[in-house]
Amino acid sequence: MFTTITNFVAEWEKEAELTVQVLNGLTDESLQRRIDADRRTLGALAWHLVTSIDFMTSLGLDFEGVDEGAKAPESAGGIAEAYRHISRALLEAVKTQWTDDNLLETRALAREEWRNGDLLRFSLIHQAHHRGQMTVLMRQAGLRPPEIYGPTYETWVEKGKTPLD
Ligand code: NI
Repeated sequence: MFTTITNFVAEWEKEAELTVQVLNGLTDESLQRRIDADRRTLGALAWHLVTSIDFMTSLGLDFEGVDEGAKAPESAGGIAEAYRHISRALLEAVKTQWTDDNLLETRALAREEWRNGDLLRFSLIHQAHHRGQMTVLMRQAGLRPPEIYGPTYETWVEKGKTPLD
């Protein structure tokens, strides 16, 4: 859980940059890629990273979110731009509307008590979870995922090292 706004902002900025790198690695054609007929497409997962941030407005933060049901842009660039926009709006709202004390406020959600600082942490982990799914679909679409928390297969090869199995 986050106990200071400063820590959250620093971590969100770092993680959002990783998300932008993943989104920038998508092509328009790759948005249709899915692992199975009844599973979400790469484009739907990318758009979910944009729309899920709207949840934060239910915590009392005032910023312009994107509705869960809103139609996704048709281009990968459009989704990346929407993400950059909402990520900045969320950060601005947290920095200007909350103090560290707000992070300790609790609310009931799905029959559990959550502190706002827990929900901010959850939101970051949720984003990382979907980013992981997206990098698998990127591979299937023949795209090169960016380095996220470590080198990719290609990075190893380019460094003249043997990639791990
Ligand atoms: Ni989700």
